[in-house]
Amino acid sequence: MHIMMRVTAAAMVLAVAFPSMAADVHRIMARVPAADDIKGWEKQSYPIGNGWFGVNVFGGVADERMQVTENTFHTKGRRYGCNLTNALDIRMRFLGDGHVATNATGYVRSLELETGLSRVSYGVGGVEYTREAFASYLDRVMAVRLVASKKGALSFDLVADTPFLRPFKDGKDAARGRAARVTAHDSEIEVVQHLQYYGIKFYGLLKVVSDGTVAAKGSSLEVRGATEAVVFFSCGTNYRLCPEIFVVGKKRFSMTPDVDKPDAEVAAKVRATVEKAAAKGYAEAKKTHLADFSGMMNRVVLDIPGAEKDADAESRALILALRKKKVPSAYLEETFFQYGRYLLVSSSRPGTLPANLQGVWSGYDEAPWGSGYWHNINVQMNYWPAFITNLAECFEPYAEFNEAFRPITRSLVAGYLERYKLGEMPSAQESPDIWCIGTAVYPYEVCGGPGVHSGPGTGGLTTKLFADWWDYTRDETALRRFIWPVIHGMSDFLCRCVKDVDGKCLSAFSASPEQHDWRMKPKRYYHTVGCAFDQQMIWENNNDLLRLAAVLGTNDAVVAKVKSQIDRYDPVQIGESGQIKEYREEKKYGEIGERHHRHISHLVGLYPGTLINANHPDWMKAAKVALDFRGDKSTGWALAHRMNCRARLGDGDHALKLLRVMLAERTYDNLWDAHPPYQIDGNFGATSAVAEMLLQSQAGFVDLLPALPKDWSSHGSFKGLCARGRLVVDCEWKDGKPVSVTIRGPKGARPDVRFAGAKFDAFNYIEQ
Ligand code: FUC
Repeated sequence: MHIMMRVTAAAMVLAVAFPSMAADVHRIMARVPAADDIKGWEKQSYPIGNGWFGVNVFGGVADERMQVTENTFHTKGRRYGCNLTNALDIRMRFLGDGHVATNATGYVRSLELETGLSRVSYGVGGVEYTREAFASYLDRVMAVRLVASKKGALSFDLVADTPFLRPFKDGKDAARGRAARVTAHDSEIEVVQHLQYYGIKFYGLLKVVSDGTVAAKGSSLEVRGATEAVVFFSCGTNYRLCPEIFVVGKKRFSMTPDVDKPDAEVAAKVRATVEKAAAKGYAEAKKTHLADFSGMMNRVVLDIPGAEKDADAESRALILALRKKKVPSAYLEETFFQYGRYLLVSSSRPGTLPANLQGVWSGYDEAPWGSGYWHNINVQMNYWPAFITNLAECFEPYAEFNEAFRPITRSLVAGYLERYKLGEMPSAQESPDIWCIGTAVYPYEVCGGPGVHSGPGTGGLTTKLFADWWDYTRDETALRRFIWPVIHGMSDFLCRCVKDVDGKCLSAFSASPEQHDWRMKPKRYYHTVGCAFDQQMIWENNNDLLRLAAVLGTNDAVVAKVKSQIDRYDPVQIGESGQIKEYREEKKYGEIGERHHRHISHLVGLYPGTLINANHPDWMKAAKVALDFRGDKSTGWALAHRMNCRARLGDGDHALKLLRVMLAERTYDNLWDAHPPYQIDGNFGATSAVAEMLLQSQAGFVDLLPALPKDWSSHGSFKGLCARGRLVVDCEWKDGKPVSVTIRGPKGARPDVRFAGAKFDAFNYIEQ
């Protein structure tokens, strides 16, 4: 993967907005270790990460397990083509009489969100043992510091386990082969792995620095009689993100396992990284990590009333109190909000792959849905909090990934146009950037174009993130390199997807993602013309194109075509039940699609789109009707989408009710979202929803506290949330009303601010 440490100019501006902001600290905490199995991994272990790799810390007493996921280490799955698999289990097996969980006193493990520090501490036989770990983005290492309170009382074996090894085979189980070689010498363990799939080579290096003795025995290290030991770790593969890596339908296999020699370039890079960090030492490496990690986390502070109360409670206890006794915790709510930001900072940084369906964490042989980039809402939801919660640079990995896979989708565009008789495939000269998107994309594969269960609107759902990137940051470099080409190329495609029906431009093939017609037996996806999802998303993309064309002063053939169509998409239709219709042919709600389907694709114009907003009260009313009919019972990410929509409708109480349902019923002890199984999208969607409850800007003005729930209204504040127009907003409220507001933004651009529908002028505007 090419390394590009580019932080956009706008992100820098946002980053320095609050240099001296005091950080609240939020911890996820447990008084028992995570169970050492896949359920313990999913529900209890704590994730740290630096975008390149993620580590799940189990916090065992006799045996600490740190499970490593490298985000390019995909093998072939039986169910899904590509499959992110557990790369490595680092284990620390502690020696000493009675060094077992049953003898441990005062055991506690925690994950501190503002610092990205994982901690474990307990006492055994009168000695206090502590472990602290972090994954540094800038130094590209994990560092773990182990300390005993008594001199020489720390002894352990350091082991690197490579799971799921399989012979390289042809035929039925082809391409699932995996070979590994683990060797130890002096104070290091080297891990070389080779995957049959794509011939991916992995190199990992562990290095121990200790005041005790360190010696190699077999493939592990023996650390003896230490008071302190630091383990540095890094890894990488020969994966390089570029258009050539992607295939459609073809797979590349290697037939001969080769672990005798690592990939020389990767090994040299990893070795240099680990040696540099070891030379720097733990304290300095931690300083570098904190400046980076806390610098990003502390851009946003949320303070809701009553949060201090539960700061020392176990996360599981707070979830159970809500589930069983209906006692909410403001601390849990704040923590869950910040956790979405934590997970994004830990899994998606410039130069890395984007956050996948499980972020950068996979303890599986075969991850659910292969840990892919699922485009019928999941990967988009991953980035919903990026701009509003002041983490714009975390979106860059997706932008680079998307840029790399776009060219190969030309063949899918051609297939689509032919299948639905939508005209000739344009030449490369005529349409240099035309592209399309279906659902699944992996680091090595684009699995197909629109069709089957989702219409071409998926393209608009994807490009909305790019339009937001521009709107929130006004980053002109990003506009020219990423935002304009992606929206322009999508417009070129979408304009060809519509046909004229009674003067309207309707998506000729159309499907509301994953929705079925319940009347059909056997059950199958419902295909139609011009459903709300496709029409709304075509409108969003093409309306964004026109806005950006005006910024860039461009008026080419695609822009002209969009201008001729834009008023004829008819994206919002109201039915006989007063609902926004999912299908043009629907009269009353629920006539066609499943009434309580998890996807609410006919409301994408409300969120993440901007079409359905306060300037159209009739549409807002109909959106509420549609949402009420769909109901509140759903899976993790689907609750999060509903929450964002409730916030956009100005109903903070309903949004908070959904947040509490999610926390009570769809959240594991480690606060990962349960679709189920674990999917990170719900975490991200919940974070954006909380931000949307406090600040919105989609209707041409800054709306303060647009959906503040009663339970949070007595007093509170937020700092550092972003609004469109490169604005950064701080707001303190009392009795539901803003009492102190500061907005930072561009010179001469004092924004139109409103509260509860009325003009709000009492804010301090700082130009920067
Ligand atoms: C979409 C959703 C599913 C699941 C999958 C990864 O297909 O409809 O519920 O989240 O993505």
